[in-house]
Amino acid sequence: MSETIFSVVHKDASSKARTGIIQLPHGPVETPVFMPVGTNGTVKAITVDDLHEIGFQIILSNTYHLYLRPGTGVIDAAGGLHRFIHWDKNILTDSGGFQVFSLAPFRKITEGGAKFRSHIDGSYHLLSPERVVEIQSILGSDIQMQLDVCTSYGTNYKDAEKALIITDKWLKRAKSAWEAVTDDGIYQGKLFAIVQGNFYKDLRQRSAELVVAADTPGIAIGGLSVGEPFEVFTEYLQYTTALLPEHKPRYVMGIGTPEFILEAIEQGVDMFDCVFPTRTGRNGLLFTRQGPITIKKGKYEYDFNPIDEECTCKVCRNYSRSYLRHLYRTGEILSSILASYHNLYFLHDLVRSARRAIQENRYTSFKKDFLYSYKSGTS
Ligand code: PRF
Ligand code: ZN
Repeated sequence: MSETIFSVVHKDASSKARTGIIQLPHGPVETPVFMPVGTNGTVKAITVDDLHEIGFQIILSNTYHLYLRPGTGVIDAAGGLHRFIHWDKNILTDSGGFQVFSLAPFRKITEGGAKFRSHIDGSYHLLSPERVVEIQSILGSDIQMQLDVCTSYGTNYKDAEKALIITDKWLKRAKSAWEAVTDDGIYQGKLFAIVQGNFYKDLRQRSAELVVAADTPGIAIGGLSVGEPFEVFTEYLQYTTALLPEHKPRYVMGIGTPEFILEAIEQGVDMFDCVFPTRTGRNGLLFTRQGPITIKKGKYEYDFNPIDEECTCKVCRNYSRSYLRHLYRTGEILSSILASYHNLYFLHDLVRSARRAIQENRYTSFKKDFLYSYKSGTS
């Protein structure tokens, strides 16, 4: 039996939602939790002081990017990623499997690993499951992800099956490498396995069984939110979570809209991450309780109200929609800074409210009320 890092605190009476605590090397993480994405070792346009102020206990970063730039040599010399970026809470790193699949101009998946060309300078690299564990250990990741093969929506059965078979072989190799690197107890990061299987239930089941048998400290559900309709996402999420043990943290990779997050929480998911709040913020999309608004629109020119009347963030307390529209239209850096801050604060607040609703056994009505208002709005 692998060590237990997760305890369920409360199960909602009306749904599969639950609250819990994950114990990690850089402190506890209350779940459900949204993890902001800091691809290059920075959550874009946000300082670590702001991350602390909002209340984040964990952020995500990417092996693929950090391995290419600045490289493990620099981060090792800095004393690890936490010191390098001045963040003393937890870091989860994605393995690079998904980034190779979505970013590299050339890639070839063999049993040995993922061969690819860098999207930065075209150089060739091989990421094997063992090398990926080694890199994440040098980074000092609190949670490291296994190298996996994520397939896109519409992949045929044969290719989806091949991807899951390789993902399983890589899991076994990743686990051995992780056991070796944590053996002396100095590095204490946790390994999470990833369920794949595309949109085929028998493949999802096979993958889930292999992952459960590997008995890693946590389990991720990969290969969802890759372009499928929302109903398909829901169906496969529900199917997959039902195959997972209660006592391990469940992480759905790459979801970040309020609709997807609230659905995942309802299905008993504990962790999620997405670039959505920060990326769309930089593009002038701001979350409000009445739905997202596109700040560049003319209708905000003389709108001196805050982004969201009920939001208690420092952007909403101090600045108007009119000013934010002006910053966006003039291409000012502050536009990205303020938009990213508000969107992250908004999502953090949404997930905190969800936790409270679960504790009080009213998650289903909480979700319904939030979405009723969120979907009513115009942008
Ligand atoms: N695998 C990995 N990272 C991911 C995904 C995956 O399937 C996804 C899918 N939504 C996002 N990020 N390793
Ligand atoms: Zn706000």
